Amino acid sequence: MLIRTKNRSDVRSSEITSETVYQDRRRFLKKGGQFALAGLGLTLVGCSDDLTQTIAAKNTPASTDVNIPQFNAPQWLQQKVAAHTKSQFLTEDALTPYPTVAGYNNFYEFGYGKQDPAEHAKDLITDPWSVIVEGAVEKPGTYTLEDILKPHDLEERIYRLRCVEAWSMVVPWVGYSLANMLKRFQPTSKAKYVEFHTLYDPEQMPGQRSRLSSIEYPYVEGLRIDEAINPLTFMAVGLYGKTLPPQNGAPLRLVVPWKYGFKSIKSIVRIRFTETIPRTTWVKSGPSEYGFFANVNPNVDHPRWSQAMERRLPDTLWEPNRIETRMFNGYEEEVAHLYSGMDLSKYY
Ligand SMILES: Nc1nc2c(c(=O)[nH]1)N[C@H]1C(S)=C(S)[C@@H](COP(=O)(O)O)O[C@H]1N2
Ligand SMILES: [Mo]
Repeated sequence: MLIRTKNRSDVRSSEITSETVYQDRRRFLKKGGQFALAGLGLTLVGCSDDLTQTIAAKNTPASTDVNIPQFNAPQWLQQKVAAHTKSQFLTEDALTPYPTVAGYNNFYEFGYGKQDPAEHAKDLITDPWSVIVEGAVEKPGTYTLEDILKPHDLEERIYRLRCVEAWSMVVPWVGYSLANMLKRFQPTSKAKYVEFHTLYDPEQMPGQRSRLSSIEYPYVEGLRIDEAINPLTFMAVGLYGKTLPPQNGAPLRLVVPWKYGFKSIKSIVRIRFTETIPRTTWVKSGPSEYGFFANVNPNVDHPRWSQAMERRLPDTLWEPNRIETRMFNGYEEEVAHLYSGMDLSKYY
């Protein structure tokens, strides 16, 4: 999102995909519901030794892959995430391999390079963790993560994630719908928006100590209430069947699959219900480039680049893997009604 030219710190997907065995499943969402694990064609990147490993692993469900680390997550959370069920939120797109999902990140609190978060966030303390709930709600307070999650069962959802920088991934998240989380706090009729804040802890987050930072911390994001309670909007505590890696926003992060990735705020410590539109980090730092809505839209270009295409990770210099960007990231049917009558080139 910053003006960055490709540099050495960008992870070459060809370097990381060869390090770990991963499986590559394709699942299909059938119109009437049930998904089929369609055994099938592997989309493969990389070289032939990858291919051997991938074929061997292709029938292993993500949720039982023992090679995926749990970082510092507490036992109770590891167990809760492991007990997730499958859901009907699936995609035909091949999953992005775990090493790319957890190795190519944007989390500016831990640096600007794509590899920086994996390196610098790995010791982030995520237990104990609590979330302040405030503003236009009947049940404000400070909730521990355990309190927050206790009443809810978790499920796996496979979503596309499209960064405003024109790369994308396909991630199997574990979590639950944001609507279910928010309902419990009983928002009042004054709650027109909901605002989220990331942890502010300069001691743990080197990016927050930097005087050169072009963005203000804590990182803040927000949604209109109807967006927040849309069935697609998700609160994730895991991916690939395990607790979230810190670099992906442990222990709790938002996932809004029809919006550019910067809306999907990580490591949330505050949820505030407001009557007025939240002042979000990227709107503050570059209002002509980043809007509050940030819906994925191939027809509205970023002032400095086109949004018509995207790089689906993992890719290599030799195989750029460029695909067309879809309206609302392919979730048009589910969310287009939220914006009827709005000029999306004005409300970008
Ligand atoms: N707190 C915080 N949340 C953040 C970011 C960030 O820098 N800080 N980056 C955003 C951007 S630009 C993207 S594309 C996604 C990337 O999520 P991932 O690293 O899990 O793929 O996280 C979003 N959430
Ligand atoms: Mo992004």
